[in-house]
Order: sequence, then C-alpha cells, then structure tokens
Amino acid sequence: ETAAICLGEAMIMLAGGPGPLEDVETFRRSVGGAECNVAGGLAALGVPTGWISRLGDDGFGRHVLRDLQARGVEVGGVELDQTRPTALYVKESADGRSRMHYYRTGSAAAAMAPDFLDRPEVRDRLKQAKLVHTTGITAAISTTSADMLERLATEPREFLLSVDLNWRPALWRDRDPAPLWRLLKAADIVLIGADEAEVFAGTGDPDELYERLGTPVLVVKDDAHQAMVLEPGGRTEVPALSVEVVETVGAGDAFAAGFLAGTLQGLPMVQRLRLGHLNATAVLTAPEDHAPPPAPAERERLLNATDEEWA
Ligand code: KDG
Repeated sequence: ETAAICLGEAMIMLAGGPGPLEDVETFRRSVGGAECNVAGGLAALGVPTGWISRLGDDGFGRHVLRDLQARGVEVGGVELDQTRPTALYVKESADGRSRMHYYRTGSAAAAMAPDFLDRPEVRDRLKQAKLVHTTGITAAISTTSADMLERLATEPREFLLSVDLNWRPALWRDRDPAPLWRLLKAADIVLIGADEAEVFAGTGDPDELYERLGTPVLVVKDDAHQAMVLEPGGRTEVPALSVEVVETVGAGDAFAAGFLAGTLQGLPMVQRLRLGHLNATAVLTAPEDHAPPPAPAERERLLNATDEEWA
C-alpha cells in the first residue's frame, strides 16, 4: 500500500569541481531529479512512497532504480526504454555557486505522454494513492509530458494533487508556460518559492499568488526567512531555522517532502511547516541534493518545541 506517488524525471547527477567545467577531470555521481528527491524524502520520513517514471534501459537507469530502492522507494511503476537514455545533469561549482547543465533532451522520461497513465502498473498505483506529487519540471521536459500532467490534473481523482512550481526557465525557452499555470490551478496543494514566483508570475506576494492560483492550499517559501501556508481557514507562518548553508539544490524538495509527510500524517499546520524546514535544513547543510532527515528524537523535540525554542 503506497500512500504517496511522485511522478517525474530522475537524472544521474555528476558533480565536479570546484572550478569551471572545462577544467574538471573527475565527477562524483549521485541521483537527482526533483520528484525523485521528494520520493526519497517521504520514504525517509516513514511514508510508503512510490516513484513513477521512465528510465533508459541502461546502467544509469539501473543505478537510479537501485538507489531509490535502497532508500525505501517503491519503483514497480517505472517503465524502461530500450532506445532512449536516462537523463544526466552536471553540477558545476565555480565562484562559490552551483550551476546546472542538463543533458536530458530526448530522454526516456521526456517520452512520457497521456497514455503512460493507462499502463496498468501506473493506473493501479495512482488509484491507491492518497497523494500524488509532481513539479513544473515534468511539465517542462516535453509537450507530451505536459499533456500527461494535464490529463492527470483534469480527470476525476481520489488523491490529493501536489505541485511544486520548480520554475526552470532553461527548460521552457520559447515555450508558452500556459500548461504549467493550468497544472498549478488544478492542484490541491501548491508549493512555490517567493523568488521563483517573482520570475514566473511577476510577484512573490503570497496573497496575490493565492488569489491568482485559487488552489486550496498554497505554500510560499521565502528561502532563508520563513514559510507560509494560505488556506481557506487562514494563514500559518513558521520561520526557517538559521543554519550554515553548504549548498541549496534540493532543499525545496526536502521541504516539500517534510510538508507533505506532515499532511499525510495529519499533523497540525505549524508542525507540517516545521517538518518541511527541518527536512530542508538537512539538505542545506550537505553538499548533496538529498540527505537523511534529522534523527526521530531530534525531530520530535523540535516539532513539539515552543515558538521561542524553535526560533
Ligand atoms: O530541485 C532539485 C532539482 O532541481 C535537481 O534535482 C535537478 O530535477 C532537477 C532539475 O530539473 O532541475
């Protein structure tokens, strides 16, 4: 029984540096991909989770499957492609910041299309899920993948649909982001970073975003400062924990995993946001795109702390 399903592309991540790519000789391999990070994060918090996607029938694809399984993620809904490859992304660390370079055009996952949802392995898992999570990246990797999400979002569903904006201008280029707007508006839960919303929607103002999207639950994260939930019952705000940041990539996914795990576990809104922050902290203080959550005892202590103890 899987409570949560994450749908999107995984990539083999090659991290090199420090230094510009032209000078880097060796790379460290790990697994990236926003929805994959969220799946691993949910499983680490004890939520039975599946990841659904397509991978190349190649060594990289097999590594992704093995890695996710080792992290407790169910992967029976993954389809292997004999001809298209598993996507790659290279992380360049130079001048104190990270840049991503994608090698994903024509990938196995980009071939996802509306009929992918008809595969029995996919259909049955979606039917059982309490929550399905995806991101704007999956709408961006191809028009067929965007069409698949459109179908997912408009057909009758029993699950909660959660979408993280994950605005990636490099993947949209000259394409109209209208499908992404429609996806966000059709979701039950939307997660957005105030800074990316500024670029995508022209505003990072939570009230304005809430009005324009009309989604029941909107989470707006103001990076280092706080996260806010707007819902019909009102708003809840929780400040972020201050930490020594090592690398930020993946922190949004970790936050989503914490928030969504808290949602599925029926925690009060303040604790959902706290779990998001706690999970993000683990990734912010690690060089990888994902990291194990704080130990259960520490988690419990901070989830139940007073506001003064928290901040
Ligand atoms: O959120 C982290 C992701 O950005 C990273 O894992 C790579 O999925 C990725 C993407 O497409 O940017």
